[in-house]
Amino acid sequence: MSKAASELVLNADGSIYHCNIKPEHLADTIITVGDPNRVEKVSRHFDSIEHKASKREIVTHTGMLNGQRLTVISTGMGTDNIDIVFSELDALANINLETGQIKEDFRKLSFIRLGTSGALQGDIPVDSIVIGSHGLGLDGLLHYYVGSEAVMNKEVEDAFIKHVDWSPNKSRPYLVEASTSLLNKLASEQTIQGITATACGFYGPQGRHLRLQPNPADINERLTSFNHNGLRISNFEMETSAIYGLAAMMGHDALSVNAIVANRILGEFSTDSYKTVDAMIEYSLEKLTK
Ligand code: R1P
Ligand code: URA
Repeated sequence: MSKAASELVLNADGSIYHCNIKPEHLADTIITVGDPNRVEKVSRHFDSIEHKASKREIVTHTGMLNGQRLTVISTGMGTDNIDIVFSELDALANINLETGQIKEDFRKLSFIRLGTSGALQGDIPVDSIVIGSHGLGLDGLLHYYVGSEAVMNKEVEDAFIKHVDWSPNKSRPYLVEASTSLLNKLASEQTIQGITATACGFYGPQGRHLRLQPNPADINERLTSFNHNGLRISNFEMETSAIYGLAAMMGHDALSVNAIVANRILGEFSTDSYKTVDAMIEYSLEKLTK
């Protein structure tokens, strides 16, 4: 079935609407970062760069490192942007943009998010690296896709909903998993694992109280105390659940690696978060390409 111009939107030069790149500009291994300025902090480690593009908050560099072709792309903040970037990158790989038809040969992609995050456990220090073995979606994105229940874990979700007394006014939390092969490749004694909780905002949805009071006020305590057969919530950020969920539904691999810049239990923020992010980038590139 071909796609109408309003559904699969292309720019005048044939590149895809928001990401602004063509299929030949996309590597099979893709590093996603939230901050557009972080793209260069990743690609400066590349041995060569073959293509650069940008549009809005989406900056893309594709190049080679240690004989491996990599694309690094910024998503901006939030799962709404993940929906855009992942849909467009999957289309670049798996839809013929000229005919709008899904290609017969599936092209599998690997996504590695290199992000920043706040720890939800007192024993996860600021400046450490956390890898999400699971993503806990408090954002609702995956419910907009038919069949998303197949990649979710109802048992853990039900236990979480009961434990935190989740309001029925909010979308149902969903639990999705990291790619095991990527997890095995990037995890080491230098990293900590746990459930990465994905919020739909930085302030109220992550229990921050400035002028407006979050609802519930003790959301962080409820998340911190959740433990399902030893599986606990390690950290809060704003993209991982959608990355894991969409990648799994599309047939791709995904892993979320996060530099811990805040500890929400201890009330601490990193004194040099850029150094922490750089260390996470160097660690991840080494594990990924060597
Ligand atoms: C909030 O400050 C942003 O930082 C985190 C959150 O997920 C959110 O996008 O990740 P990035 O540093 O990758 O943007
Ligand atoms: N990013 C988030 O989303 N939350 C934090 O606390 C820190 C970084």
